[in-house]
Amino acid sequence: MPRTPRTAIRGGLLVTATDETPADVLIEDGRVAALAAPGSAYAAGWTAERTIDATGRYVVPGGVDGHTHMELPFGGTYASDTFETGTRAAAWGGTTTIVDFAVQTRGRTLREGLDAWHAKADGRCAIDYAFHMILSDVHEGTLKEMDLLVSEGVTSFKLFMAYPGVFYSDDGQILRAMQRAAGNAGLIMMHAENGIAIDVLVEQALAEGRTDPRHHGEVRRALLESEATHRAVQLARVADCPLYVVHVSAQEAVAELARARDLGLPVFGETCPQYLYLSADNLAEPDFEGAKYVCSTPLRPREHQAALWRALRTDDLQVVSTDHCPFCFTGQKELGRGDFSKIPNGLPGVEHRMDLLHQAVVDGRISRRRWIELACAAPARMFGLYPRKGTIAPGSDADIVVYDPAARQTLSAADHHMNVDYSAYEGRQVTGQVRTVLSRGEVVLDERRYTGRAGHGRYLPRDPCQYLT
Ligand code: DUC
Ligand code: ZN
Ligand code: ZN
Repeated sequence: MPRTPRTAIRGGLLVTATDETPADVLIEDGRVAALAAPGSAYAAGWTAERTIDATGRYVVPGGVDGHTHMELPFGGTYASDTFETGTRAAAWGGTTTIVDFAVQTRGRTLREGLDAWHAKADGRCAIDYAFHMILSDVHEGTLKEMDLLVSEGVTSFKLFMAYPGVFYSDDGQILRAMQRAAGNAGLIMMHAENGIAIDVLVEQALAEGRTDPRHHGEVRRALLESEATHRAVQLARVADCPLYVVHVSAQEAVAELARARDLGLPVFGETCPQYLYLSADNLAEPDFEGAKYVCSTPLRPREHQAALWRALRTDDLQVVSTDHCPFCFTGQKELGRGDFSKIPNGLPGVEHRMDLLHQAVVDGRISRRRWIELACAAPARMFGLYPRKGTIAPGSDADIVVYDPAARQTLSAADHHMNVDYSAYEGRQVTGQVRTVLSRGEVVLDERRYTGRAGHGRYLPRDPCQYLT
């Protein structure tokens, strides 16, 4: 393995989840070796082979996106980003770690699913990566395999209360998986929507000729998200196991999480930029354009956004990840023309999370430290990667972003790097831009020139959730 040059990043404002301070950073052998006050005798004495000037910029930890779906098979097609294209786009956007979801196919073992995801990712990633495991077929064999996976560093398992016949688990299966996780330190992640009820409403909508993309949002009622969230919390209480609810979008679901947390329960939640910035209005765009915004949980009426922002401030939601699951408009989203239930579910976003959350700093919604907490430190802790990832401290991996807080940019498919033919944020102006990115001390983006390579990224076995110890 070639060694990375001893590197100093000088003159920037170091921002972590806990501190903001002008600091120089010394990097050695891919790790943070030292921090020092700029201009101090100590920092002046560093003998660096390479110096990065961060004057006027923030120096922040590389982003940790705890929820991506590269190459996910869905609705007869595949998410359009491979591990190669998706991790390259992530690097462009200042994300240096992803945790993707390996899938257990029905009738197959967890091991087979995990091996398949390793085969897709191995040697192709530009940044470091880890896996959660999706359980699609919970039975005695699956439960035993969960123990093994936790011991190997796959310490979180996603269950679906939605998608009957595909990923769906019934309450008995969920309870058994939760009981197992309670005993093996696994974290249960929940897609909380009542899929059985949703399927009734889908059938009724289609029978009545309500086939446009906006009906995807209408049948996936907020109440069916909050009901499932409530049920998941109660099942986790019965099993005495921690719970992490993914892609929370409805204010009623936020209320369920807040209530659980007020009781002191180990219940956590994430939301995603699409729920913070987009809405059911996008799903209603004419000429089938709404299909670009079909994902589950769905985009909600704009009124829900205030509850999500509030929960991010009050820590009722702890993490912002992307649920990056891109499908091209042409040839993929189009599968659902005339039948919204056939539109593959998912939005592209892995490239824009750091910028969209920084915009929230600019808008005064969150502090700079909260930006880093939500995008870097909390997901690293939640998924057992801290302090190797998610912060800048001596001993941490040198996954570092030099960020220009004043640059203006317009998000567009014309110049994004995700392998998808549209942008969910087309034309949106944001303030702030990733300039330079290091992954384990290697420069992968150099003043917006890509210098990374497929195969640099390493697989990361993870510790159990660090919010519980
Ligand atoms: N939701 C999506 O939008 N896509 C993939 C799976 C999911 O739960
Ligand atoms: Zn989901
Ligand atoms: Zn997902």
